[in-house]
Amino acid sequence: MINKTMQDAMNEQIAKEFYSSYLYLSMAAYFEDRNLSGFARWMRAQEAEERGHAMKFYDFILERGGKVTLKAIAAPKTEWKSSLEVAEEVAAHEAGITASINALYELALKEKDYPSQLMLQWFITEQVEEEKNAAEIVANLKLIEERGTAVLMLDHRLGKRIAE
Ligand code: OFO
Repeated sequence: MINKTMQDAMNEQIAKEFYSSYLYLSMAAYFEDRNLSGFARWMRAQEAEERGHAMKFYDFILERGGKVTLKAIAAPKTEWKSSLEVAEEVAAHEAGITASINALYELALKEKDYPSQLMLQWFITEQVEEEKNAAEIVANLKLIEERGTAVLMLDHRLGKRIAE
């Protein structure tokens, strides 16, 4: 059975993952509004993955006889100055999520909670991918400096993403 300390920390993480989903959905709407449907599709795929992350914690707590307690989710912002600003915010947000996953892992070590350690390893690997994806888009956008044709090419590429 999961202990209360670990359960409470994972319940906090569920809210963070749902906030990520909410934030990315807001970013998807921003891109749709700018007629960048590829960027929007990328954000929607990212959003779907975040809901999947939240549900992994949700199911894990239940499987181990714990209690799921859903928290309030704050409203995300709705306006950005540029695509680059959005991408930089995704990168910063993912760095924050990595820090909270790492903190959960440290807690699992301290609590000698071996099943949680095993489960969190999936998230540690996932965060490497999340940070890499965001950093790549930031780098690409810096390279093309919002030049029309190049933005459309990137939009085309991002539009191919399928949620895992
Ligand atoms: Fe759930 O990894 Fe992004 O936030």
